[in-house]
Amino acid sequence: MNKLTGWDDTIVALATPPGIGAIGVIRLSGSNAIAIANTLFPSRNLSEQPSHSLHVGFLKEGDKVMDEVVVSLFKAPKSYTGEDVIEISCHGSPYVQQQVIEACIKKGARLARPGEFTQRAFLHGKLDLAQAEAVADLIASNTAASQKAALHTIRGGFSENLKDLRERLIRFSALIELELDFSQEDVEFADRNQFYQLIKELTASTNQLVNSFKLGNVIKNGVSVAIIGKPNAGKSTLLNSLLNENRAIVSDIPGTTRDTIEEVINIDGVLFRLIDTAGIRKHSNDVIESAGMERSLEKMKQADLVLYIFDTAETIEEIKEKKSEFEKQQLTYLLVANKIDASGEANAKEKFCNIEGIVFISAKQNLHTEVLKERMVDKVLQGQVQTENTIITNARHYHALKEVQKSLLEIKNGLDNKLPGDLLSLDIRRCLQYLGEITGEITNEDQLDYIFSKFCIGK
Ligand SMILES: Nc1nc2c(ncn2[C@@H]2O[C@H](COP(=O)(O)OP(=O)(O)OP(=O)(O)O)[C@@H](O)[C@H]2O)c(=O)[nH]1
Ligand SMILES: [Mg+2]
Repeated sequence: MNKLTGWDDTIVALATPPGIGAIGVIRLSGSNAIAIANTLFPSRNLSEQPSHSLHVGFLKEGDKVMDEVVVSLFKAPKSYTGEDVIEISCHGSPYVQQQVIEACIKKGARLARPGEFTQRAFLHGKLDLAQAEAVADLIASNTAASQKAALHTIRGGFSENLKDLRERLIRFSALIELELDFSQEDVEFADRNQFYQLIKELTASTNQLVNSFKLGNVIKNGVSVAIIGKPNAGKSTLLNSLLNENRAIVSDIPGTTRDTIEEVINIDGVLFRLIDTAGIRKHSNDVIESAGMERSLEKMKQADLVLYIFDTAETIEEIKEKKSEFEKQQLTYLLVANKIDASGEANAKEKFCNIEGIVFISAKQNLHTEVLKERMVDKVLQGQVQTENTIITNARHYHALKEVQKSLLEIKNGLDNKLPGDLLSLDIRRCLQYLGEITGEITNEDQLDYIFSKFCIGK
């Protein structure tokens, strides 16, 4: 663990965003952090102060006063990194901040690499790898759902799941390894029936985690929603109504929207990327309109959710046909009947009563668009974010869990084929290896550097 280059250095970085602000926080971490701060902060001897204390005073380089600051003191091991940490809150001038950082470097600190504070926290056992990665996710979170998923992992929810899986497997693996020591005597310490049961349970838990990734992706990256329909169905009107602004041009001329228009909204803590598209009709002689239609179909295929919007004057057969087309393509979709103000709500509902799940709205009059929003959220979340289950949002974790799944299957096949203990134990070790990679119990330096390099500097 100690092989990390520059491990003993004291590091410094701006922890707040660069640029002018009310305050800027400069963070120092490492065995010389307090000594370095002491040379710049003559008002008090910080090494004699208790941990978790705040000190106001002037920051000086020789006789030159740089700023009046607040120094926060965290002594090892009770700090974010597990090392001595000093946070200097200075005034939010980039010039002042630069001066302070340079002064720290002159006194022996070095500039931190991206994510190095969190990397040190990991190396000191303050966080495991999954938790550390969730710190980056929390910083990047822009909705309630992504915040919640990241916090769940930071607080150890996911790590607990993994620890449980690992420990149960390790216990069993120990028994199998013991059998190997007594291989002459042909004994079985590890009850194969119990082992079957264990593998079954571990597989179920792993499957649950793997399956949550689809939702995790939605939470992390938002949901792309293609608004699809015939020309004049009211797609652009719906976009404007959902956004509450006149974003797209609306007209009674079919083929108004030529190119796709994308806008983002937050509904109930989930980010939706709405894509208004060119209306789709069977034939068009207009080259630009045809190109627009191509694009619409492309967007429809890529979207996480398709809103198919139609005029209530459409025939029932046509909508049924669309519905089966979407189902055949395995799209996630909602059928939206528009212009109920023109046809009358009751008439429209009566007309389409044989087709399930239609949302009836008037985009122009903003009628029932709230219901549509609710249905959009339900459709993608299916109630899952409200539960306290772990949701995988990180692709690295997902791929490792897929490997866990695979090796669990191999263990099961091994049991089915009455494989000898030594071969079983190879599969078990591989499974443990992948589980350990997620939390960082098993890892290599290059991988760690890669993971943390994606963080911002100062975190
Ligand atoms: N009565 C009524 N008219 C609507 C409603 N929604 C849209 N319209 C009208 O329908 C016409 C077409 O609306 P758009 O929003 O431009 O339709 P579009 O689907 O974007 O059409 P293209 O871009 O041409 O594919 C406009 O005249 C709208 O005012 C509605 O809920 N009720
Ligand atoms: Mg339009």
